[in-house]
Amino acid sequence: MKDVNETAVTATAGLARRKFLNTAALAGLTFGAAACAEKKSESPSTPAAPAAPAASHGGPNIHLKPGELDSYYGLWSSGHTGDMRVLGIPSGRELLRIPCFVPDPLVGWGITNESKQVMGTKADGSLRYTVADTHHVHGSYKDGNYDGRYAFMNDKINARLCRVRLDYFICDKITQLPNVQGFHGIFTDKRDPVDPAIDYTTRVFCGGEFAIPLPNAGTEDATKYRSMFTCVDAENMEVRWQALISGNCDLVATSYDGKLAATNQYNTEMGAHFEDMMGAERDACLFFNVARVEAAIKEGKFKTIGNSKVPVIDASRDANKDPKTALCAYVSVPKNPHGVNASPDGKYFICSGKLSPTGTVIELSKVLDWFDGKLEKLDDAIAAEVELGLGPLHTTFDGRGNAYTTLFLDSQIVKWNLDAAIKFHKGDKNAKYVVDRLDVHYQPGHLSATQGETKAADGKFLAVGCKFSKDRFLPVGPLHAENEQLIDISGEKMVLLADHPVRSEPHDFIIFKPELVKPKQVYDLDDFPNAIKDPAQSGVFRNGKKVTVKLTSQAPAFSLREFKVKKGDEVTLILTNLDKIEDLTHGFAIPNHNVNFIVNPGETASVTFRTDEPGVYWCYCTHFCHALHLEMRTRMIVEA
Ligand code: RUQ
Ligand code: CUA
Ligand code: CA
Repeated sequence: MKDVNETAVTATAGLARRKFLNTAALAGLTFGAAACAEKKSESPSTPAAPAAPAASHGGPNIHLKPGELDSYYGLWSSGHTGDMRVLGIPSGRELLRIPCFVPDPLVGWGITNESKQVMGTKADGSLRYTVADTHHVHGSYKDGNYDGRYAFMNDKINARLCRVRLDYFICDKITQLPNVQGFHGIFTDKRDPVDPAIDYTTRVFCGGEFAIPLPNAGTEDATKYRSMFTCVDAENMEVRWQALISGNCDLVATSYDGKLAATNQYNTEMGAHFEDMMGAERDACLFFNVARVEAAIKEGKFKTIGNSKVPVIDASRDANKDPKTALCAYVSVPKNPHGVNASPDGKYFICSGKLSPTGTVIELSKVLDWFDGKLEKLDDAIAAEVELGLGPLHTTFDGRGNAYTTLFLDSQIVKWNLDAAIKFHKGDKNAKYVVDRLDVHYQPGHLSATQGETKAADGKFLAVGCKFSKDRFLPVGPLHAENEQLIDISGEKMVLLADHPVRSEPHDFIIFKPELVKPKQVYDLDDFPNAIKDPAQSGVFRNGKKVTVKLTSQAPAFSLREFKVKKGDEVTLILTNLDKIEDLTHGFAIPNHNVNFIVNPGETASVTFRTDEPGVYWCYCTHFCHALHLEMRTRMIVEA
């Protein structure tokens, strides 16, 4: 196809942007120029006439009556509040925030010893990190659909991967990737590339966006910096292997047959400053042949970096030119692509152009053909490359052959048909691949359709994360909520149904059917090795200056009415909630000791603190549990 990057910048300067888009064949703008023009003219009314209320468009009624349950779960990454959020869809109601990387005062995440152990501590027992930046959430799979075991999410700041158990909706493991900065894209694998019995997730792939010196000695010469692609074991959360690549990693996708994992690359130039990252007309989507990578590691073809024991393979361009032995393949994609998404029929990865107004459709069987020596030119795996609009970022699917791509600069979603796009690319200029466009409010990043990243994509609803809400909600000062919008995609035309304000700033999300998870609402006492199973085991147990206080809760009382410790003790207080009724959570706060946490039914949690000041401290239940909730207390008496 023709060069889409260099033309038309000046030609469009005087045209209203939407008019231009609607009337001109998209000749293409560079992202940078378009972004600048956008900024100058930015005002609440710029992107489009304001949407009419949803009712006037028709579409299903999504206002649930009291007591009515949602028909989908949504898992949302939170951005730099570091948690994972659970939403009901279509209502958009927030049901839970699952603390992961960052302390949470409701739960006592980062306060209890159990949560600190998951989060990671320094030698002095304090938390290693209290900031994070979560971007992407993906579930574990079985047979191409979610299996309800786990969800995984990244922390870009500190290169950490967390796992959330979807039985209790809690974070149970966090792994920091060695020698990686700016860990951005993640995706779970969907089956094993070799063993047909493993038709479920056993790996999580992680893309490193920023290049650094390896090992990281503070060298200024950026030509020596490198990025890595990482594979983590989904069960034990240990790093299995890493790949030293040319260029960088942005978003990640995996194939339904387990054979391929890929990452989009916007910086094949390996530039250190943004203007250096835009030199090449085409960047790449980098495919890993998972079976070959793991066979190479078995054969000992790896090195290690610095203190890390993780095997690192050479996935650089130069070392992987011969298809017969290549561990990876660099398929070219126009200028600075962003998202890469797998179509639910298992056939294609769609790369979104970002600085190029295009979507690139890569046929996975052809990539495998190249590895098998059956395809001469790797770029012949590109089944289509079509213009979509300005600033394409992410794509989702309805399971009926259509893709939906966010256009950041156009503040639109474009619905396009994959088969028609492929026909158009092959030369049938009558093939109309754009099915519909919908204005969203404003500047959309991720979007996700119900079940859209599974083989069971059902094409009912689509949520889109709009990065700017501008005028959509009552003003509340300078910080605006983000606007998650809900769209009905069940028909030919997309219908905007609702605006959902969300606390900044979620990035990505997945939406799936409730029957795919089996949440448990009461813990088993045996889940906790330190559980106090009988109130009679309560008491104060001293070992020199170290004191253990064992306590149970049963509404409306704690098992000890008071307990005595001494000034200067290191106290570990263990609390088991013996209430076994759903929704009977207790809290435990100790004034002046920076302690507050909850214990859910059947749960045990512990805290460790020092007693510096003699006195009486009323420890009280902070979670409303009973008519006598306010009376639910115990006294800590600290003796001089
Ligand atoms: S990225 S707005 Cu962090 Cu998912 Cu595309
Ligand atoms: Cu126990 Cu409130
Ligand atoms: Ca580039």
